[in-house]
Parts: sequence; C-alpha cells; structure tokens
Amino acid sequence: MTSTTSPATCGEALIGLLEDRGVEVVFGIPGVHTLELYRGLAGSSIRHITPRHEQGAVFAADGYARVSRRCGVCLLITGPGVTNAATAVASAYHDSQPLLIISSATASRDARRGRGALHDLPDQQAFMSTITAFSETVEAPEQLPGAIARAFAVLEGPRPRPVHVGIPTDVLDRPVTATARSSTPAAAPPMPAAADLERAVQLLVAAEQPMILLGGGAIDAGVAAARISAVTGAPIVTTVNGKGAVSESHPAALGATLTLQPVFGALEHADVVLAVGTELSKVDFYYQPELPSFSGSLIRVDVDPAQIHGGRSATLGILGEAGATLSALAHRLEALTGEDRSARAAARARDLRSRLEWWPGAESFFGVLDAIESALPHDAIIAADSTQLAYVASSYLPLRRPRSYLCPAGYGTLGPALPMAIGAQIAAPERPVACLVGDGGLLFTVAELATAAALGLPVAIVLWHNRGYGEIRDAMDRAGVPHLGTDASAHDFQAIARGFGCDGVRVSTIEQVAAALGDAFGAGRPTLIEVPAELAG
Ligand SMILES: Cc1ncc(C[n+]2csc(CCOP(=O)(O)OP(=O)(O)O)c2C)c(N)n1
Ligand SMILES: [Mg+2]
Repeated sequence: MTSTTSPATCGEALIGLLEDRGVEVVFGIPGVHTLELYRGLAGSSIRHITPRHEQGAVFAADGYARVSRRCGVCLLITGPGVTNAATAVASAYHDSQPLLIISSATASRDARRGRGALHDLPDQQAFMSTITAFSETVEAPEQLPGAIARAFAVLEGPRPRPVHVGIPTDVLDRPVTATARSSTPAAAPPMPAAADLERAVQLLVAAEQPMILLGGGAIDAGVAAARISAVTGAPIVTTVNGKGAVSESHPAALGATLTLQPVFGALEHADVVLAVGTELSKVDFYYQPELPSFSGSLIRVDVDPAQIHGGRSATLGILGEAGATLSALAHRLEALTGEDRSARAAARARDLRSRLEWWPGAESFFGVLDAIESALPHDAIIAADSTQLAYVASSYLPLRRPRSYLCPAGYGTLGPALPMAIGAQIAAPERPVACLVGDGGLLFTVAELATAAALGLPVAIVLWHNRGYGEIRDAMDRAGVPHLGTDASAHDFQAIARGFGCDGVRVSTIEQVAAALGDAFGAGRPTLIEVPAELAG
C-alpha cells in the first residue's frame, strides 16, 4: 500500500512514516537539533514519553518492546543523546531486541570534518554501527522511506536487533513536497524443512532421557514446547531470557535453572537435547566454567543460520521460527506416538528440582523471594537489575507468563531495571509491574523515579539495600582483595523517593515485604520498597 501526503519538513515526514508503521509510543529527550521531529509529533497520534536520561529512554523502550511484542522507538539528539544511549543500545543488541533509534546527526556540510559543531561526534554512524544491526545516515529526504523500510525489515524480521537511523540537521529541516508512505509487510520467517522435522522426530521418539531447552528466541513458543514435552517425557528448562516461556508452575518446567546442577548435568547426559532460540552463550551458563558438553544428540532450532552451530555445534540444525517449528514437530510427534509421557516429564522435573545445588549464599535470599512471590499476581511483570537478589530470583522466583521477566543479564550493566519497568508498565497499564534493583544499581538510573512519578505509574521498586556493591565485595573476598570502591550507596533512599514524588517504605520484617508490594501495586504512583540486607536469612 502506498499513498502520498504533504508534510512540511523531513522531520515531520518521519513521524508520519512511524505512524504508518503503527508506532504508538516514542521515548526521547528533545533538543534544538530535533525540533522538526517534535513539530511532527505534536500533530500526530504518537505518545511521547520523556525519560530523564537517554539511557533511561532506551531501557524504557526495551522494556516496552519485550512486553508489547512491538518495536521500541527512541528519538535522540546528535552526539550526547546518542552516546548516553549507547549502553542500553548495546544491551538490547546483546539480547536481540527490536529498537529503532532515530537521532539527528551533524549537518551534512560539517559531518566528519572536525569543525567543532555543536554535539558533533567524529563519526556517529561508525560509533553506532557496532551495537546495531546497521546504522544508516539519511543524506536526503528522498532516502527516508527506504531507510525506515530497511529498519522495519530488521525490527519485524526473524532476528530483530536495534537499528540506528541518523538524519543530519539540515536534512531534518528541509521542506519536502511529498513523501511516499508505504506499509510494506515484514518478510515471513523461514519455515522448517520437512526432512529436518522428520529427522528430529526420529531422534526424539527414540530418546529415553530427552531435555528441552528454550532461549529468548523461543519466548512465545511455550505452548508447542509443552506439547512436545508431553509426548517425549522431556523436562523443560529455559535461559534467563526464555524465563516464563512455559509457565514455571507447569509440572514439567524446571524454570531458568540450566546453570545449576543437577539440571546442567541432565543437559550434558541427555540422549537428545532440543534447544530452541538460544545462542548457548557463555552467560547462559554463568556459574559453570564451560558450556555443557552434550554427549547425546543436540537438535537446534533457530531463525538465524549463524546461531545453529554457535556455542556448540548441532547434530541437527533446523532453520525456522521457534513457534512454527515446534508446532510442526509437536503435530508430527503426536500423530506418530499417541503416547502420553507427561507424567514421566513431571517426575523427572520434580526429581531434578528437588536436588538443585545453589551457589553459596543463594539460599539466604529465599525468604525474601518467597514473600515477593506470595504478593505477585499471576500476570505480574518483573524487571531485574544486576543485584544479588535478582541473580537468585532469575532461577528461584517462578513466573507464569512469557515476556514477564525483563533481565538484560547478557550485557549485565547496572541500572536497567527501573526504566525497563517504566516501559513495561506503559506497554501493559493493567498489569502489576515490579523491579528488583540494588542500592548501587538504582543510582545509575535513579532519575527515572521522576519519570515514573510524573506518569503516575504504580511501579513497585524493590530495593535490595546492602549498602554498596555487595556482589563485588563478595568477589573481592573470594579473590583476597581488600574492599575498595564498594561502598557506593546513598544516604537516605526514603528521602530520595519522596524527593522524586514517589511513595517510600522501609520494611523491617519479611512479612512486611509482601504487604508493601500489595499496597504498591494498588497505588497511583511508584513506591520504593527498601528491603534491608539484614532480612537475608
Ligand atoms: C555499568 C556497570 N559498572 C560496573 C559493574 C560491575 N558490577 C556488577 S554487580 C555490581 C554491584 C552492584 O551493586 P548493587 O546494585 O547494590 O547490587 P548488590 O551486588 O549489592 O546486590 C557492580 C559494581 C556493572 N555490572 N555494570
Ligand atoms: Mg548493593
């Protein structure tokens, strides 16, 4: 479908192109370079959210994308807007999230000439190209529709990643007479080859001790995975990014425990592992020195041909979208065997769960996490930061829905949880949203408390307060390094919460954690729930 309209400037035309793509929300901080984008926004149907820092903008867009299944869009200024955003863009790149980063760029006549123009980066496109699928600079208004179409081909394609489109200020301001507005549909994902499915069925039917492993790419494929579990007797384990793909209260579900023994060993010794939408990356097996050796057959399903043999080589690689491939597999298996092995899958999962070997100290968090769990409605969303409480939660806290645990553990930066929770709450206003964050991590993006308060979002911020960088103190202890540089906390988090317009509560018993969370979900503003580390058992 192609139509034409007559916006006044290239910046306004860009907003029209986003509307055509169904974009409903953008996250950004305006500047003198991006005024034409804002002229377009003012007359559009698109909602603009102003986080208080560009890193918060991108994390919020990431949280929005993960929950809404749509792409997250950011509008940034040249230079500092882009460099402030870079950490969060790199994080989304690590986790293959669909983010469209639109920024202004130095005016064409000054770009890459080092003339000291306002906000100039030596080469903004090169800077962004290493953390995006691609970074493109639009040199003339006529190039804009093509650039946006190329961006959406990635964003709505089988393996999404962030894309950066930079538009020089002189191009943004240029009048356009007419812009082609098109809504080209995204390319269909690859469908699995019948011969590959057949071979997978043969392997799975003959398996005595199969396992199913789901990564972030299989987050929407849980129903089909559960059907395969039921006919093969395979327990289902996920990576942190795949957490909740199958409800973690499902009898065959092991949750995101793949890094713990004996689940890790079960993967190593299974006669068949069906691994879907996972890179098998080092961070997925964080507490193990090596990836599992997979002594049996490894069947890998991925939309990305580059991933089929990444990490560990597949015995059988199936190129295909996770949901469609698993549905086709389930269908063939059901038709072939007619056997119900769900009791066997449940028994094996129960046995593995009962013998989980946690890392030293992890069990001290169970009491607080049990209290959190008791207050979580079934549709709750949790955003997790890089804090000891969340490391344990990733494997311990059961979640019942896909796309409900937002944890960019791969890039592992501090500070994503609060802005991701904000984006999640914007995507799903009716669902309860909490974030788990440490006293160190919160300070990285603490300004977003102002955003959450201004928007009246009832986000619950569970602050694990151990007065500094607990994880690093522990690492220093293990390495025999004296504590140095690890006391980076704040004096009074309750005053901070109030200063930003949030409610604040400091709990002193585990029972109060659940009560405070329940109250927070029902409030009309964010609540910072400060949980002192003394509550660890
Ligand atoms: C941007 C960034 N800088 C430094 C680190 C290293 N780091 C990892 S965990 C951690 C401690 C975080 O402290 P806090 O948020 O209070 O969580 P805690 O470990 O105390 O639970 C640090 C500094 C990091 N992951 N990211
Ligand atoms: Mg801390």
